[in-house]
Amino acid sequence: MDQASVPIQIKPKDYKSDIKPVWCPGCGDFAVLNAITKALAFMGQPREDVALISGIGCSSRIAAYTSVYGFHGVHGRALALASGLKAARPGLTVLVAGGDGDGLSIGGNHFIHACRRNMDMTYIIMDNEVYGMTKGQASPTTAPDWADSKLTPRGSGIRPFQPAGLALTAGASFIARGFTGDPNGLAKILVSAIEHKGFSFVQALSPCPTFRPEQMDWKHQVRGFEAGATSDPIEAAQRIHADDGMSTGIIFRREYPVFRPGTGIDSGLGSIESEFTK
Ligand SMILES: Cc1ncc(C[n+]2csc(CCOP(=O)(O)OP(=O)(O)O)c2C)c(N)n1
Ligand code: SF4
Repeated sequence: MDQASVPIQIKPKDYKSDIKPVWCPGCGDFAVLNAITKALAFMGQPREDVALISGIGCSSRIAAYTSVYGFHGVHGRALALASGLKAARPGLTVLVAGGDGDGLSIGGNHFIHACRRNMDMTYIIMDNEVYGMTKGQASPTTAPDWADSKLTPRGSGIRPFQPAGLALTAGASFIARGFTGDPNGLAKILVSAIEHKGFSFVQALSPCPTFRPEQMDWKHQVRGFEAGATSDPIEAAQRIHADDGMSTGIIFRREYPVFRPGTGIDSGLGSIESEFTK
Protein backbone atom coordinates (compact mmCIF):
# COMPACT_ATOMS: atom_id res chain seq x y z
CA MET A 1 0.00 0.00 0.00
CA ASP A 2 1.50 3.34 -0.98
CA GLN A 3 1.43 6.38 1.27
CA ALA A 4 -1.43 8.05 -0.63
CA SER A 5 -3.84 5.15 -0.20
CA VAL A 6 -3.38 4.84 3.58
CA PRO A 7 -6.69 6.07 5.09
CA ILE A 8 -6.28 9.14 7.28
CA GLN A 9 -7.42 8.28 10.78
CA ILE A 10 -9.75 10.97 12.12
CA LYS A 11 -9.77 11.10 15.89
CA PRO A 12 -12.81 11.99 18.05
CA LYS A 13 -11.20 15.30 19.03
CA ASP A 14 -10.96 16.28 15.35
CA TYR A 15 -14.76 16.52 15.29
CA LYS A 16 -14.75 19.09 18.10
CA SER A 17 -14.61 22.82 17.38
CA ASP A 18 -12.38 25.29 19.23
CA ILE A 19 -15.35 26.67 21.13
CA LYS A 20 -15.38 25.66 24.79
CA PRO A 21 -18.80 24.41 25.92
CA VAL A 22 -20.55 26.67 28.43
CA TRP A 23 -22.51 23.79 29.95
CA CYS A 24 -22.55 23.54 33.77
CA PRO A 25 -20.00 21.17 35.34
CA GLY A 26 -21.44 17.64 35.35
CA CYS A 27 -24.04 18.35 32.64
CA GLY A 28 -24.80 15.15 30.72
CA ASP A 29 -24.57 17.03 27.42
CA PHE A 30 -20.75 16.82 27.53
CA ALA A 31 -21.05 13.05 27.19
CA VAL A 32 -23.43 13.33 24.23
CA LEU A 33 -20.82 15.50 22.48
CA ASN A 34 -18.17 12.89 23.27
CA ALA A 35 -20.40 10.05 22.07
CA ILE A 36 -21.14 11.80 18.76
CA THR A 37 -17.47 12.52 18.08
CA LYS A 38 -16.51 8.94 19.02
CA ALA A 39 -19.19 7.50 16.74
CA LEU A 40 -18.12 9.67 13.79
CA ALA A 41 -14.44 8.78 14.32
CA PHE A 42 -15.27 5.08 14.55
CA MET A 43 -17.14 5.33 11.25
CA GLY A 44 -14.34 7.43 9.70
CA GLN A 45 -16.90 9.96 8.52
CA PRO A 46 -15.27 12.85 6.66
CA ARG A 47 -16.27 16.05 8.46
CA GLU A 48 -17.48 17.68 5.26
CA ASP A 49 -20.00 14.85 4.77
CA VAL A 50 -21.77 15.46 8.09
CA ALA A 51 -24.14 18.17 9.32
CA LEU A 52 -25.43 18.60 12.87
CA ILE A 53 -28.62 20.60 13.16
CA SER A 54 -30.04 21.75 16.49
CA GLY A 55 -32.83 23.86 17.93
CA ILE A 56 -32.54 26.13 20.98
CA GLY A 57 -31.73 25.12 24.55
CA CYS A 58 -28.60 24.23 26.52
CA SER A 59 -28.39 20.91 24.66
CA SER A 60 -28.90 22.58 21.27
CA ARG A 61 -25.65 24.49 21.72
CA ILE A 62 -23.98 21.23 20.71
CA ALA A 63 -23.95 22.21 17.02
CA ALA A 64 -21.38 24.93 17.75
CA TYR A 65 -19.10 22.52 19.59
CA THR A 66 -18.41 20.23 16.64
CA SER A 67 -16.33 20.82 13.54
CA VAL A 68 -18.86 19.28 11.13
CA TYR A 69 -21.32 21.52 9.29
CA GLY A 70 -23.81 22.89 11.75
CA PHE A 71 -26.91 25.01 12.13
CA HIS A 72 -27.96 26.23 15.59
CA GLY A 73 -31.50 26.90 14.52
CA VAL A 74 -34.85 27.96 15.93
CA HIS A 75 -36.57 26.54 19.03
CA GLY A 76 -38.49 23.39 18.04
CA ARG A 77 -37.60 23.61 14.36
CA ALA A 78 -34.44 21.53 14.14
CA LEU A 79 -36.18 18.63 12.39
CA ALA A 80 -37.80 20.96 9.85
CA LEU A 81 -34.40 22.47 9.06
CA ALA A 82 -32.78 19.06 8.89
CA SER A 83 -35.48 17.67 6.59
CA GLY A 84 -34.96 20.56 4.18
CA LEU A 85 -31.22 20.03 4.27
CA LYS A 86 -31.54 16.29 3.65
CA ALA A 87 -33.90 16.97 0.73
CA ALA A 88 -31.42 19.37 -0.83
CA ARG A 89 -28.26 17.39 0.00
CA PRO A 90 -29.29 13.71 0.23
CA GLY A 91 -25.64 12.61 0.36
CA LEU A 92 -25.00 14.31 3.71
CA THR A 93 -25.10 12.37 6.97
CA VAL A 94 -27.62 14.46 8.87
CA LEU A 95 -27.62 14.45 12.68
CA VAL A 96 -30.19 16.42 14.66
CA ALA A 97 -29.96 17.14 18.39
CA GLY A 98 -31.80 19.08 21.07
CA GLY A 99 -33.65 18.95 24.35
CA ASP A 100 -36.87 17.31 25.46
CA GLY A 101 -38.54 20.73 25.50
CA ASP A 102 -37.26 21.59 22.05
CA GLY A 103 -38.21 18.25 20.50
CA LEU A 104 -41.37 17.24 22.34
CA SER A 105 -43.02 20.50 23.38
CA ILE A 106 -42.74 23.26 20.78
CA GLY A 107 -41.25 20.81 18.27
CA GLY A 108 -43.58 17.90 19.04
CA ASN A 109 -45.51 18.12 15.82
CA HIS A 110 -42.32 18.09 13.75
CA PHE A 111 -41.16 15.07 15.75
CA ILE A 112 -44.16 12.85 15.03
CA HIS A 113 -44.19 13.74 11.35
CA ALA A 114 -40.43 13.22 11.03
CA CYS A 115 -40.94 9.74 12.51
CA ARG A 116 -43.61 8.79 9.99
CA ARG A 117 -41.84 10.48 7.06
CA ASN A 118 -38.77 8.30 7.71
CA MET A 119 -36.12 10.43 6.03
CA ASP A 120 -32.61 9.08 6.53
CA MET A 121 -31.32 11.03 9.54
CA THR A 122 -30.50 10.51 13.22
CA TYR A 123 -32.34 12.51 15.88
CA ILE A 124 -30.95 12.68 19.42
CA ILE A 125 -33.13 14.06 22.20
CA MET A 126 -30.92 14.98 25.16
CA ASP A 127 -33.54 14.26 27.79
CA ASN A 128 -33.11 15.91 31.21
CA GLU A 129 -36.84 16.16 31.93
CA VAL A 130 -36.60 19.93 32.29
CA TYR A 131 -36.17 23.20 30.38
CA GLY A 132 -32.57 23.89 31.40
CA MET A 133 -31.82 27.04 29.45
CA THR A 134 -34.84 28.97 30.75
CA LYS A 135 -34.00 27.99 34.33
CA GLY A 136 -35.96 24.92 35.19
CA GLN A 137 -39.56 24.59 34.00
CA ALA A 138 -41.43 21.32 33.52
CA SER A 139 -41.12 19.74 30.07
CA PRO A 140 -43.23 17.02 28.39
CA THR A 141 -41.04 14.33 30.03
CA THR A 142 -41.21 15.76 33.57
CA ALA A 143 -43.00 13.67 36.21
CA PRO A 144 -46.33 15.24 37.28
CA ASP A 145 -45.25 15.57 40.93
CA TRP A 146 -41.91 17.34 40.29
CA ALA A 147 -42.45 20.46 42.38
CA ASP A 148 -39.07 22.26 42.35
CA SER A 149 -40.10 24.84 39.77
CA LYS A 150 -41.58 28.21 40.77
CA LEU A 151 -44.01 27.85 37.87
CA THR A 152 -45.39 24.54 39.16
CA PRO A 153 -44.83 24.58 42.94
CA ARG A 154 -47.25 21.69 43.40
CA GLY A 155 -46.08 19.80 40.31
CA SER A 156 -47.52 20.12 36.82
CA GLY A 157 -50.07 17.34 37.44
CA ILE A 158 -49.61 16.32 33.79
CA ARG A 159 -48.53 12.81 32.83
CA PRO A 160 -45.29 12.79 30.80
CA PHE A 161 -44.72 11.52 27.28
CA GLN A 162 -42.83 8.29 26.87
CA PRO A 163 -40.60 9.44 23.94
CA ALA A 164 -39.79 5.92 22.71
CA GLY A 165 -43.47 4.96 22.71
CA LEU A 166 -44.39 8.16 20.90
CA ALA A 167 -41.71 7.52 18.25
CA LEU A 168 -42.92 3.94 17.77
CA THR A 169 -46.56 4.97 17.35
CA ALA A 170 -45.57 7.74 14.96
CA GLY A 171 -43.69 5.24 12.76
CA ALA A 172 -39.97 5.68 13.53
CA SER A 173 -37.93 2.83 12.06
CA PHE A 174 -35.10 2.86 14.65
CA ILE A 175 -35.64 3.61 18.34
CA ALA A 176 -33.01 3.45 21.08
CA ARG A 177 -32.28 4.83 24.53
CA GLY A 178 -28.80 5.62 25.82
CA PHE A 179 -27.33 7.14 28.96
CA THR A 180 -24.66 9.81 29.22
CA GLY A 181 -23.12 7.94 32.15
CA ASP A 182 -22.14 5.31 29.56
CA PRO A 183 -20.71 7.39 26.68
CA ASN A 184 -19.17 4.35 24.97
CA GLY A 185 -22.53 2.56 25.00
CA LEU A 186 -24.17 5.72 23.66
CA ALA A 187 -21.52 6.00 20.92
CA LYS A 188 -22.23 2.39 19.87
CA ILE A 189 -25.95 3.13 19.69
CA LEU A 190 -25.20 6.22 17.59
CA VAL A 191 -23.12 4.19 15.13
CA SER A 192 -26.08 1.82 14.62
CA ALA A 193 -28.47 4.76 14.39
CA ILE A 194 -26.39 6.53 11.74
CA GLU A 195 -25.92 3.30 9.78
CA HIS A 196 -29.66 2.59 9.83
CA LYS A 197 -31.43 3.67 6.64
CA GLY A 198 -34.35 5.81 7.76
CA PHE A 199 -35.32 8.00 10.70
CA SER A 200 -33.38 6.92 13.79
CA PHE A 201 -34.51 8.24 17.14
CA VAL A 202 -32.14 8.11 20.11
CA GLN A 203 -33.30 9.27 23.54
CA ALA A 204 -30.15 10.12 25.50
CA LEU A 205 -30.84 10.32 29.23
CA SER A 206 -28.72 13.40 30.00
CA PRO A 207 -28.87 14.70 33.59
CA CYS A 208 -29.15 18.39 34.43
CA PRO A 209 -27.31 18.65 37.76
CA THR A 210 -28.29 22.33 38.09
CA PHE A 211 -32.08 22.07 37.99
CA ARG A 212 -32.53 18.32 38.53
CA PRO A 213 -29.69 17.36 40.92
CA GLU A 214 -31.57 14.18 41.86
CA GLN A 215 -30.82 12.90 38.33
CA MET A 216 -27.24 12.26 39.44
CA ASP A 217 -28.73 9.08 40.87
CA TRP A 218 -29.68 7.87 37.36
CA LYS A 219 -26.36 6.00 37.26
CA HIS A 220 -27.83 3.62 39.86
CA GLN A 221 -31.15 3.27 38.06
CA VAL A 222 -30.07 2.72 34.44
CA ARG A 223 -29.71 -0.84 33.13
CA GLY A 224 -29.56 -2.54 29.74
CA PHE A 225 -32.67 -3.93 28.02
CA GLU A 226 -32.53 -7.67 28.61
CA ALA A 227 -33.70 -8.58 25.12
CA GLY A 228 -32.00 -7.04 22.09
CA ALA A 229 -33.68 -4.99 19.40
CA THR A 230 -36.96 -6.27 17.99
CA SER A 231 -38.47 -5.60 14.56
CA ASP A 232 -41.97 -6.34 15.88
CA PRO A 233 -43.77 -3.08 16.79
CA ILE A 234 -46.18 -4.87 19.14
CA GLU A 235 -43.34 -6.47 21.07
CA ALA A 236 -41.52 -3.13 21.13
CA ALA A 237 -44.62 -1.38 22.49
CA GLN A 238 -44.99 -4.00 25.21
CA ARG A 239 -41.34 -3.62 26.21
CA ILE A 240 -41.49 0.17 26.24
CA HIS A 241 -44.63 0.30 28.35
CA ALA A 242 -43.55 -2.45 30.76
CA ASP A 243 -40.35 -0.51 31.44
CA ASP A 244 -39.74 2.40 33.84
CA GLY A 245 -37.93 4.37 31.14
CA MET A 246 -34.48 3.58 32.54
CA SER A 247 -33.55 0.60 30.34
CA THR A 248 -31.04 1.38 27.63
CA GLY A 249 -30.14 -0.16 24.28
CA ILE A 250 -31.66 -0.48 20.82
CA ILE A 251 -35.37 -1.13 21.31
CA PHE A 252 -36.77 -1.32 17.78
CA ARG A 253 -35.24 -1.56 14.32
CA ARG A 254 -37.11 -2.24 11.10
CA GLU A 255 -36.82 -1.39 7.41
CA TYR A 256 -39.62 0.95 6.35
CA PRO A 257 -39.74 2.83 3.03
CA VAL A 258 -37.39 5.80 3.28
CA PHE A 259 -38.83 9.10 2.08
CA ARG A 260 -36.62 10.77 -0.50
CA PRO A 261 -38.20 14.00 -1.72
CA GLY A 262 -38.30 14.20 -5.47
CA THR A 263 -38.49 10.44 -5.98
CA GLY A 264 -42.12 10.02 -4.88
CA ILE A 265 -45.27 11.68 -6.20
CA ASP A 266 -44.42 14.59 -8.51
CA SER A 267 -45.06 17.71 -6.46
CA GLY A 268 -45.03 19.87 -9.56
CA LEU A 269 -42.19 21.91 -8.05
CA GLY A 270 -39.80 20.71 -10.74
CA SER A 271 -41.85 22.26 -13.54
CA ILE A 272 -42.28 25.52 -11.58
CA GLU A 273 -38.51 25.63 -11.01
CA SER A 274 -37.78 25.05 -14.70
CA GLU A 275 -40.01 28.04 -15.54
CA PHE A 276 -37.57 30.20 -13.59
CA THR A 277 -34.45 28.76 -15.15
CA LYS A 278 -35.55 29.22 -18.80
C1 LIG B 1 -40.07 30.29 19.96
C2 LIG B 1 -39.36 30.25 21.29
N1 LIG B 1 -40.09 29.98 22.40
C3 LIG B 1 -39.48 29.90 23.60
C4 LIG B 1 -38.13 30.11 23.71
C5 LIG B 1 -37.48 30.05 25.06
N2 LIG B 1 -36.73 28.85 25.26
C6 LIG B 1 -35.41 28.78 24.98
S1 LIG B 1 -34.74 27.31 25.33
C7 LIG B 1 -36.23 26.73 25.91
C8 LIG B 1 -36.40 25.35 26.48
C9 LIG B 1 -35.17 24.56 26.53
O1 LIG B 1 -35.42 23.30 27.10
P1 LIG B 1 -34.95 21.97 26.40
O2 LIG B 1 -35.30 21.97 24.97
O3 LIG B 1 -35.49 20.83 27.19
O4 LIG B 1 -33.37 22.03 26.44
P2 LIG B 1 -32.32 22.14 27.63
O5 LIG B 1 -32.07 23.60 27.83
O6 LIG B 1 -32.91 21.48 28.85
O7 LIG B 1 -31.15 21.42 27.12
C10 LIG B 1 -37.23 27.69 25.80
C11 LIG B 1 -38.63 27.51 26.22
C12 LIG B 1 -37.41 30.39 22.51
N3 LIG B 1 -36.09 30.55 22.52
N4 LIG B 1 -38.06 30.43 21.33
S1 SF4 C 1 -28.72 24.16 33.13
FE1 SF4 C 1 -28.77 21.94 33.13
S2 SF4 C 1 -28.96 21.36 30.94
FE2 SF4 C 1 -28.27 23.50 31.05
S3 SF4 C 1 -26.01 23.37 30.92
FE3 SF4 C 1 -26.59 23.46 33.09
S4 SF4 C 1 -26.69 21.30 33.73
FE4 SF4 C 1 -26.77 21.32 31.48
